[in-house]
Amino acid sequence: RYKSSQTIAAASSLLELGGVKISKEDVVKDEPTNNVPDLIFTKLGLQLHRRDHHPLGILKNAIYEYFDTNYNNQFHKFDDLCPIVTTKENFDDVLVPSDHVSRSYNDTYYIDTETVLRCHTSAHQADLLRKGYANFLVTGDVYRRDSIDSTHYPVFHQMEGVRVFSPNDWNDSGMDATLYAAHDLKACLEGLARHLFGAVEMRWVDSYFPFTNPSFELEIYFQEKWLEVLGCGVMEQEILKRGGKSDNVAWAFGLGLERLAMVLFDIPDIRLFWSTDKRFTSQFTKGQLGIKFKPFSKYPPCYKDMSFWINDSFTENNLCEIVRGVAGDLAEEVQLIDNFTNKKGMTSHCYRITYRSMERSLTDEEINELQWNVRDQVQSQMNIVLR
Ligand code: FA5
Ligand code: MG
Repeated sequence: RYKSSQTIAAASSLLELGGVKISKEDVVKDEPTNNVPDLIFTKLGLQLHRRDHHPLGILKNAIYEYFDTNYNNQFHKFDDLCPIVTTKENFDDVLVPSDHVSRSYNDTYYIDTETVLRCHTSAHQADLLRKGYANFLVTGDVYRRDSIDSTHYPVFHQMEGVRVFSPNDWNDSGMDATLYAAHDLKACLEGLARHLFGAVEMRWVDSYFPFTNPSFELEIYFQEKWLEVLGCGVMEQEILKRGGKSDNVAWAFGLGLERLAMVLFDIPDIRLFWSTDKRFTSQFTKGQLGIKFKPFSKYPPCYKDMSFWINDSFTENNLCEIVRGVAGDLAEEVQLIDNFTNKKGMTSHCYRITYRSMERSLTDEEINELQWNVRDQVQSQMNIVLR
């Protein structure tokens, strides 16, 4: 018995990612330049977006269908590129400046100083352009240190789209190349939204990305709030130039697949995508977009507040990382509920942690245990004095 469970553990710590064999020791290392926790490692290689019966797979296939029909199968599709990429691919190749926050250990999972878990599918743009692809979609799992709530998870899925135009395309339009691409981009994504949702309340918001100009985000009204579902824009000319396409213009987008699927299937919490509970998985069918998720009874939440004086190195992402490390998917939300600075200039934060299982009732005992663990680790790892 003991032996067989050991074998299983060994097998699952050796993964094949996009044709590359990777062991746990390659990803999770006890080194200061590595910040990948065990919990993140367990998500590598699951590839929810490649499962035809999973809401993310159903959504991916529906988006494929939209592009295949409207663009005559011109879009090349990639959904198995390795999520372990170089900092060059993830950042430099898409012109992310050397001092940009997204490069920090606070935001990105580093395997070593030159290797990261991709934080967006844009990491593959430049390489595919260099290889000569002009219209393509890249779907994959992406990784970010981030906040904890119903629409944020440290592993999620994106689909990148890139379309390159030639002078012939915009010359007859009377528009300049950039305007032409921006118009085409918005028309494409509005068409996609209609294909997926029919009528839905949405709005465009001007945005900023280092790799596009102009840049936009699309928001959809969901659960009484505006939810950001994608970022996009006209590709910076420098990226095209480096890809040997100086005379072209292009657009690019990055869709948040969980966010779109939450709207599409009425899924109220992003943790559900990882659920293996039959009450979740059995509700979805390959090829069916019209399904609305029926929540199984919601178990009661439990709130725990925690107050402390912050220090210079405090970040909310670090706190969230500790909470996830202790409570995993039992952590529903980590929310700053009070924030003040006293006369001496010391700043106090009060965080409310919501614990709730999607699958069962939690006992007071186990929640107290989790909370004591969180308090312990916050003090020892973040050098913080609790109040
Ligand atoms: C990007 O990642 C850009 N690479 C998108 C892009 C591509 C812009 C090409 C221009 C051209 P952003 O960080 O906003 O942008 O993320 C894109 C989408 O991912 C968001 O709109 C959101 O839908 C989703 N997303 C971001 N963080 C999370 C998270 N923690 N959990 C779930 N979904 C997330
Ligand atoms: Mg954004």
